Amino acid sequence: MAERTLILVKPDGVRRRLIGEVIARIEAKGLDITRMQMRTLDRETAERHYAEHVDKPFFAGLVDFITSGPLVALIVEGDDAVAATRQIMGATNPLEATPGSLRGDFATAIGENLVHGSDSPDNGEREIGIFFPPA
Ligand code: DAT
Ligand code: MG
Repeated sequence: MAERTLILVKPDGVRRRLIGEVIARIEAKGLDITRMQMRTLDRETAERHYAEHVDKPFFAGLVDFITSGPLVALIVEGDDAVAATRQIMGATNPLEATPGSLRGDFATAIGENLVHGSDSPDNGEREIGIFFPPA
C-alpha cells in the first residue's frame, strides 16, 4: 500500500558526510523522495518529534544529540514505505542491525545511529506535520 514516512539523516550522518549514502539507498530500494530539508532543530521541535520517548531515561541525551547540528529531513513515499525504510535502516541498536543495513554498515552506538524513520504510517503523518507543516 502506498504510504508516506519521515526519514531523518541525523546530525552524526551529516557530520560524517553520509547524506548521499542514505539517499542512494532509499532510491535504490525504489522509493520516492518527495520533500527534502536541511535544518538544525530547536529543543522544542525535537521534543515534539520524540514525544513518545519523553519518559525514557535517554530522552534528554536524545534531544541533546538530535539538536547538535544540522540534519536532513526527507518525506519518502512508496509501497509499504514505513517497513521498507525500516529494513534499509536496520535495528535501532547498530550492533544488532544486519550488515547491509545503514545502521549495520555505518554505526556502532545506539545513541548515534545515523537515521530516523517513522515506525507507523500514523506516526509518519504526525512527524511529517512537524517538519513540513501545511502552508
Ligand atoms: P528507532 O529510531 O529505531 O525508531 P526508538 O524509536 O526506539 O528507535 O528510539 C528512538 C531513538 O532513541 C533511537 O534511534 C536511539 C535512541 N535510543 C533508543 N533506545 C535507546 C537506549 N536504550 N539508549 C540510548 N538511546 C536510545
Ligand atoms: Mg522510533
